[in-house]
Amino acid sequence: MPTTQTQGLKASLERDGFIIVSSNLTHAELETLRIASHNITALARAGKWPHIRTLPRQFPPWPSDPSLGIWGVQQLMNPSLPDHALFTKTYFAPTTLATVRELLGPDCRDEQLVMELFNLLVRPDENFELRWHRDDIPPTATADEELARLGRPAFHAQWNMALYRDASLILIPCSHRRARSQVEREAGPYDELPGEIRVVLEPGEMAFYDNNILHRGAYDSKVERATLHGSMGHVEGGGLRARNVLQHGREWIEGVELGGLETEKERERAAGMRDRLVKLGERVGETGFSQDD
Ligand SMILES: O=C(O)CCC(=O)C(=O)O
Repeated sequence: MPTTQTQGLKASLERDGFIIVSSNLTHAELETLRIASHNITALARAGKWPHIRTLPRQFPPWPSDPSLGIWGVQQLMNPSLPDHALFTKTYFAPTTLATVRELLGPDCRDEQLVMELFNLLVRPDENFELRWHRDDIPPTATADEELARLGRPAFHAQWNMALYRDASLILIPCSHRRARSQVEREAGPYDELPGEIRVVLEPGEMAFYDNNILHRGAYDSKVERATLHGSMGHVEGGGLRARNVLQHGREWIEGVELGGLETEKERERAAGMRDRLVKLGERVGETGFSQDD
């Protein structure tokens, strides 16, 4: 059962590596987001939006040619994208911010939050799977290297918000707290692994998960998918988060428009978050990419 309470979420996420919560979106809001997602996906499939996740690549950088098919649309808050204002408002929704602050807590304040990524994951035109991976630890890492990275705070919260029922994410609960077992190291990229589960989200539900949990995706071309894929950081993450975020492109960040947010307080908070990401980009310079494809 998803919960609407934020209390205790951090402990659950730390224990299991993922949690499921309600986004509190109304049916009307969900429908509006579905229509906007449908429109930008059509644009992306037609080659009219270059920031896309293309088959068969798993990790950035992705070519902007959609002819082999796409599995995601990037940069939803880019002011050049239709409906960017709707996606920006959704990203900065007070419910999401409250959950993120709780997960980054115990005393996380608005001034410590950093805007990160907001993308859309969609049904590919042919079945497609992602290999087992941790987002920011390469498969070549030794057990000691894995443990060293896993032992540090995450400094961010990452989520999937499903607009349609979504069972594409497969993960191994608790694997964010340990190095890979021998079986996991020796397994094929798409093998069924002991303890794996599918995370099933009903429309409007969100899964927050540790992006260094062992996970993969399996996408059925016949099942509609429109899942908003976002993350927010903590300012102390600094350079540790920079590559993960900035490898997805940075030209759009400064232009993110906040006029559609409801209150002055929300706009100020969001502007601070956006500006902290701009500053991070200026400070770290070129980051390269987290993974080879
Ligand atoms: O499709 C998903 O939900 C998972 C995506 C994923 O694993 C990734 O972007 O690294």
